[in-house]
Amino acid sequence: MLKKVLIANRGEIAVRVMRTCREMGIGTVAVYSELDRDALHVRLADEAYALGGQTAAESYLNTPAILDVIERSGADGVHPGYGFYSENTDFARAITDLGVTFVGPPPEAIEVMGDKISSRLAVEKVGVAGVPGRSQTLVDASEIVTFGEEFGWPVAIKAAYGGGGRGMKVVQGPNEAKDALESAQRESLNYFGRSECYLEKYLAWPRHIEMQVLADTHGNVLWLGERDCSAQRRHQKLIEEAPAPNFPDEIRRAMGEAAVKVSRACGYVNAGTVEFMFQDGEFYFLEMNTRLQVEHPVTELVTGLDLVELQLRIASGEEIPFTQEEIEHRGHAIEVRINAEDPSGGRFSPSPGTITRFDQPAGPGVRLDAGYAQGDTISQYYDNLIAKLVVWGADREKARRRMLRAIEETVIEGVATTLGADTVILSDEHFVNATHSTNWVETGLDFTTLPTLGPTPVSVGEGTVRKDVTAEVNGRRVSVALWVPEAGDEVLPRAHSTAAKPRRQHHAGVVGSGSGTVSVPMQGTIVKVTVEEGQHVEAGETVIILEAMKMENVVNAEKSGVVKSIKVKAGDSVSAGDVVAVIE
Ligand code: MV4
Repeated sequence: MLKKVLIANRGEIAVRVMRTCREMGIGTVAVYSELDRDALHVRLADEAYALGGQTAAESYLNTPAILDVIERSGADGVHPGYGFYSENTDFARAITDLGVTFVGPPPEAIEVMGDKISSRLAVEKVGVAGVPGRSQTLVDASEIVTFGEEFGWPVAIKAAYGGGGRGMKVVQGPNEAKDALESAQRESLNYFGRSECYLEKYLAWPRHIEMQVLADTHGNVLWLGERDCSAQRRHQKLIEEAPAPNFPDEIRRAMGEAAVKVSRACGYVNAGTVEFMFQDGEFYFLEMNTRLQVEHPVTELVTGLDLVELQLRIASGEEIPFTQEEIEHRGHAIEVRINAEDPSGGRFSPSPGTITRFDQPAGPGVRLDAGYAQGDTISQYYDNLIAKLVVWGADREKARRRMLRAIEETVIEGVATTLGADTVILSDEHFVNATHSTNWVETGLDFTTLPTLGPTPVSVGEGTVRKDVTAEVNGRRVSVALWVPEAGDEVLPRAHSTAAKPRRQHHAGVVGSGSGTVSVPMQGTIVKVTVEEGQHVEAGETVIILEAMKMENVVNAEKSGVVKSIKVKAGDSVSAGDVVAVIE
């Protein structure tokens, strides 16, 4: 068994891995950037080493610095978590060359599955179907037209080296083909460094169902059950559950067996996930994630297994200690992601800042995997996942109600969170009846009634803001809304909550100036400038698309006028507050 594991990650997943290591008597080594010196994963580790740097590239992706820490700490294994190095074969090979164990699959398996065309070909060979399409690189827009005429519109253009859904473009008809291909290739090049794209028939109302697999070095490959991740927005999963609702047992078994075939086809070892789309009773291979996933806890809660423990045992050369038939599935689990994002108005804009208050939920069937505690700061430089709230219930409805209860108990102040949006999703009849699809959050849900936590304080008349306080009247505790003068720098609740209970969330975001200078709210990369110098824009019109905190964010004009100058172009890096355009 491994003796000392370096966790090459941060936040909730680093904490998650360390907890199991601790239970197994395995020593834990944390690494940290300058900004994470006092982070939770550092506080929980047996040993912690500075990597220097602030951005991920300067710290958690600084290979020489991490290799150096591996040697200095004497770690005999590295757990990559998800993101960062988890699917980086150069890193896996570099540590293996040092005689250190990579807690993950062989690099060859990552390579086969890392490229969507080669993975389609690999699974076709073992008789697992992808969405009808062409496993070849697109050269010309005319191929899209030919394909659409043969298979019907719409058609999906996908990035061969993509992931997480970026680079997919839906083409409704022949006249959109050329622009869509250009835009898919541009996005693909921006995000993945490669522009290759291919074609598939577009499914209009698919569910995203993924199958957990586990493979050891002794030739055993098992499926551990599915997770339904259909509740997502712009390829960011919001809520995941196990088992998938309205999902017949024989399809579950067929999907499990298909996932095992896919794993065997690429020589998989360790924990992995095979993603499928499911529509009209058929499932189609989408891609394989060659890592532990964010949503793995829902599988843990319904199977009673510890996936990190199994990863560590497999990496140590042990055989999986149970057979396929011995795996039991009990009850229902739901996970919601708590991100530092402001979902008001359906915008989901990143909301970095310090968590000034964090009351954690507890009680029957509740698990919270958090990467932060009260007083910790969510940096604009990293993923903004604060925590995952996971519940178990005897059936889906019990789990759903338990989740709503647990969300009510959770109080986070100082940053905006997605909890309000999670409540909207969990309460909607499409989720309740499980008739939702991957398109549903974006097309069928209304987040405009969520409290505005964004740039503009809710004003009733000049300089007045709402403040929610609790008071005692005749010995009874009541919530009261006060309309008070806006205080200078003092942090006042800006939440204008229509709910009976105030949301109690403060926001530490950037306050819009209403001026003609357009500045970016956070550090990131310009994806696109959507206006030209000399052009007239309306207040609220999009000027720039900014990639920040793993999301595309729109930066809008605050006033109407003519664009006098544009100071950036696609690909430029910008810092928080940088002026990117001037409107007069
Ligand atoms: C599709 C699709 C419909 N038809 N392919 C998005 C993520 C990417 N890896 C694959 N994705 C999709 N591929 C065809 N031919 C719809 C999606 C899709 C989706 C898939 C899984 C989970 C969430 C999704 C959200 C929107 C679209």
